[in-house]
Amino acid sequence: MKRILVTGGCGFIGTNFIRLLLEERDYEIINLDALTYAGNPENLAEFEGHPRYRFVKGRIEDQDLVGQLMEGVDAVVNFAAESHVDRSIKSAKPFITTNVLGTQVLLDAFRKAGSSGPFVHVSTDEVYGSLTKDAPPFREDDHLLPNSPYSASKASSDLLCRAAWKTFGLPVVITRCSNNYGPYQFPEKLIPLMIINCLQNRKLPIYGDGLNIRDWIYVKDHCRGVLAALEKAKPGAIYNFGGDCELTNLQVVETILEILGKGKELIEFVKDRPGHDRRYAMDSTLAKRELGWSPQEDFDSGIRRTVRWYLDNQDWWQRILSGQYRNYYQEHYGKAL
Ligand code: NAD
Ligand code: TDX
Repeated sequence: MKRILVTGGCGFIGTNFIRLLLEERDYEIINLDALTYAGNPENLAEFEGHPRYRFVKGRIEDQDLVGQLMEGVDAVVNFAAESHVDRSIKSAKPFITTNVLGTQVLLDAFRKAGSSGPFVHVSTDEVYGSLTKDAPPFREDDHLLPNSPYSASKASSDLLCRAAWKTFGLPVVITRCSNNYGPYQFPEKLIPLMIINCLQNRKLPIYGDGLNIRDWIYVKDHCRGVLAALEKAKPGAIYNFGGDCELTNLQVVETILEILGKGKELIEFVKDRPGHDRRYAMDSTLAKRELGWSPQEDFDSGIRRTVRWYLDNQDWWQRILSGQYRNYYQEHYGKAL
């Protein structure tokens, strides 16, 4: 049985990944998570006491803690990050601390422990920058041209992983994925924010003209990609995962309105995000060929499944809204929820 250190497992994608691992594999899992505003211990509370699962509260940049945890670990999957672009525009420092410094601390500890690997670093399409309307989707060998402090910090961590592979021969694998949606996503991101506002008959703030394009992927498909990378990837490889589903933000929001039977008058066009990337799209040919991976969920069923989850789990997001998120929303949009 393999022992895997998963970081950031109490966040959106980490939660879905650990659930998948516990259901479908017999790995022993250590989940290291700092429980920032985005980390919710409730997400995995039902697994407390599970013989193959252990939660440790702590930060990935804590060298002593990470050094101790790494002993006896075979592989690492690094989800831990500050993940929200808008927050990085307000304050970049936590992004550098966690995403850049934290990744290096993990790499150093992984090397010192002599773990067999792999070290899977979970990254994003945003490191490639923005595509023009007719440009082909991003490929793994495209230049890194990040535009936000968030994406610049992720690109930096990708380069540190590459350096660890080139310099020390560490078995590092980098995965880059497009926009995820699904259960347990913190309601600062577009889809859960819009579902929750819609359910409460609140305005749906769309940045700029709403024609920015994202390539949407259901979170379980991303998790299956990360699992395939963990089990099958060649050391040093980089894999793109995309949903083959390019939609404008306006199309996404209109779909949510339609599912919930609400009118378009809820839409409110607001000031654009500074440096707002116009379009992301991923070419996942390599992952399809080398990992035998492909996205399974189409957007029509995935978004309905997601809306259903937020309808069935109102307690989950109500507890978030009554806490820190309320303050953040007020600060960010200049008005109370
Ligand atoms: P999230 O913000 O929901 O979760 C991040 C988790 O990391 C939280 O549980 C948080 O407590 C934890 N964390 C933050 N700083 C930490 C630290 N210093 N030490 C330990 N834990 C810390 O993020 P997410 O959407 O689940 O994203 C997970 C990863 O996937 C990130 O690396 C992100 O860049 C990447 N990614 C996300 C998307 C997306 O659409 N959400 C797409 C592509 C890639
Ligand atoms: O209120 C909003 N209104 C709006 O128009 C919010 C929160 C977002 N948007 C727009 C901005 C983007 O064009 O919707 C799009 C999606 O925004 P986010 O949900 O903030 O995601 P994005 O900035 O695309 O980044 C996401 O995908 C890549 C994740 O947050 C990153 O962690 C991941 O790397």
